[in-house]
Amino acid sequence: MAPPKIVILTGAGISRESGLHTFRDPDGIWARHRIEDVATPEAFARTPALVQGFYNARRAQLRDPAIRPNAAHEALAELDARWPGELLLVTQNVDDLHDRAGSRRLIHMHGELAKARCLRCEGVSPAPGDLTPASTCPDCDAAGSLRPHVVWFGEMPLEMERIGQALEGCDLFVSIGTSGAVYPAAGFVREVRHRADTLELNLEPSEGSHLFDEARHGPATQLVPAFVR
Ligand code: BV8
Repeated sequence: MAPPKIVILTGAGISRESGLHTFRDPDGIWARHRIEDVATPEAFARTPALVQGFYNARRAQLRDPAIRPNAAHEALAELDARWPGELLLVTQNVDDLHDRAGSRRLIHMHGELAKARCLRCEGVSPAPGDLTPASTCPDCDAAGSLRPHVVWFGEMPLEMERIGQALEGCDLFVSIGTSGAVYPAAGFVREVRHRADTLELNLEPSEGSHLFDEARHGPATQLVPAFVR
C-alpha cells in the first residue's frame, strides 16, 4: 500500500508567529495599503517607485535576524524530509521562511519577495537589495527592467499545472494559515474534497472552513507540530 499523497497549502497565518503581518487581520497589510495601489500590474505601471518601495520594505524585513522560521515551518520541513510518499507544499506566501526551514518539495505559487524578474528577458534572479526603477537585469543588462518576482492580482499564479497534477492525485489536503479569500488557491479544497481527506489548521474558521472534513483552530506553532508528529 503506497503511503498517502499529501498536498499542503499555506498562507500568511503560518508566518504570523515569526513576526510577519498577515493580509486581512485587523493589523494586516491590506489595513495599511490598498491592493489597487501596490499589488496589481496597473499600479506598477502607474507608480513603479511606490510599488517597488512597498516590496523593498517587506523584503528588508526578511533580512531582520528576528524574523525566522517558527515551529510550524520547521515541522513541515521535518515532514518533507521523512515522508516516503508524494508530498507537495504549495505556499501563497512570498516570504522565504519555508525555504529557510528546509522544505524542499515546495512551490511559491505567488512568487518570492527575495527575487526579481526582468520585464525584458523574464529572467529571475536574487533581488539586489532595494529595487528601483533604474535597477539593471543581471542576465540581459537591460536597465530599469526589474520588477518584484511576485504574482499580483489579475496575474497568473506560478506552476499551476504542477499544482493541478498534485491536487489530482492527492489523498490528503491540508490548508494552514489562510483565510481562503484569494483564488485560485481558495478553490483547491473544492477540487479535491470529493476524493481526498481535507483538514484545515487555522487560528479561526476561514471562509472555506465548512468545506473541510475537519477544521482545528489555534496558533500554527501548536497545531502544525501536533499534526506532523
Ligand atoms: C488569478 C502576492 C487568473 C502579492 C497575492 C474567482 C472569484 C473571485 C475572485 C477571483 C477569482 N479568480 C480570480 C480572482 C481575482 C483574484 C482574487 O482572488 N481576488 C480576491 C481578493 C477576491 N485572484 C487573482 O487575481 C489571482 N490571479 O486568478 O489569475 C487565473 C486563475 C486561475 C488560473 C490561472 C489564472 C492572483 C492572486 C495572487 C495575488 N497576490 N500576493 C503580495 O504578497 O504582495 S495574494 C495575497 O493574498 C497573498 O499572497 C496571500 O498569500 C494571499 C492570501 O491571503 P492569506 O495568505 O490567506 O492571508 P490572510 O491575511 O488573508 O489570512 C491569514 C489567515 O491566517 C487568517 O485566516 C488568520 O485567521 C490566520 N492566522 C493568523 N494568525 C495565525 C493564523 N493561523 C494560524 N496561526 C496563526 N498564528
